[in-house]
Amino acid sequence: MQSTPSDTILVIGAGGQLGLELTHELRQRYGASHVVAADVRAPKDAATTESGPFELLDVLDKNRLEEVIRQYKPKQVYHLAALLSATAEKNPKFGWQLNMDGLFHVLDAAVDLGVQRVYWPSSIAVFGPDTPRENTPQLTVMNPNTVYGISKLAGEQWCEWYFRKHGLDVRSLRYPGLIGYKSLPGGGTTDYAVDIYHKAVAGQSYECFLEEDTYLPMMYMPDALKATLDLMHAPAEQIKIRSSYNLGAMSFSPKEITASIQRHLPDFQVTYQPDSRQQIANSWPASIDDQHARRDWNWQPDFDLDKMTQDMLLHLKQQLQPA
Ligand code: AKB
Repeated sequence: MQSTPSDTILVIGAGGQLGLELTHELRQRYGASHVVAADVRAPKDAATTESGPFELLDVLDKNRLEEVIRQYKPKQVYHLAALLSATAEKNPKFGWQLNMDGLFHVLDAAVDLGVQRVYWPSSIAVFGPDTPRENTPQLTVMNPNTVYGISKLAGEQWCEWYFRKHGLDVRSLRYPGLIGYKSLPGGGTTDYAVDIYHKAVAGQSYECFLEEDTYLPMMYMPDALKATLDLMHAPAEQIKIRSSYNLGAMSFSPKEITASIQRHLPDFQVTYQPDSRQQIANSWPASIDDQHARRDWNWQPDFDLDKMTQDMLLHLKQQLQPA
């Protein structure tokens, strides 16, 4: 089922790092009036609330979720609202509640109210310290040791269960750290790789909360949007994995991203002050084997570290210029 212009799409968590960009992209492709943005609070970015329909929605409020779905009758729902790794570790009960109950509400509402396709993001956080770190395969030892990772792994299994039991067309990707210039992440372990560009362009130094040699899988936002929409547009028979697909693009350390920035801004300086997020990063893969995504629906990233750096710096510099 390829979405046609007359279909409606609902994006829950539209004010978040991915939600904001995905909402803009979907509105460009399908027309703003066909893409309903929803979030627990109105995003600062006026385009999300003003360029098309916007609804205040706490996904923990099941009645309100059903009301929104009854009103707009979306054929597709992107459910992106979640607490990320570092924040969930500080607030474990709420992290679990939001990440799990929110997902159940969406899956149940989709089954009960006839939503045809659901997208739900998983993460490299489903892997843990017992997982092979290099080129982590799709199927391997998982044992996540963060609240976020446990909730994502459980969520993956529930998505697969709803597919098997109810025939619900749920699709999912295990995102690496996402990096973009249009929106800021909040509460993740990979956030440093966004913050560092903002500091560099502002002419400031950056204090990194991970050690300089900590390798993590990362992805530039245009690739994340492409992967998400390619997955959602693929014919159902091509989707062989109904838990969540490994997805890779690049892997780098704080030292390497610093060197990439310094090729454009030689005076940029970084110091290192690892905090509790270091432990989370140490438990995650350093690089990802995404051969299933490449084989099943032709996944292919466009950006490597240096290409991303060039694009990030260009756009962030433009944003700093007076209009
Ligand atoms: C986080 O750091 O928590 C997220 C993720 C990798 O899922 N960016």
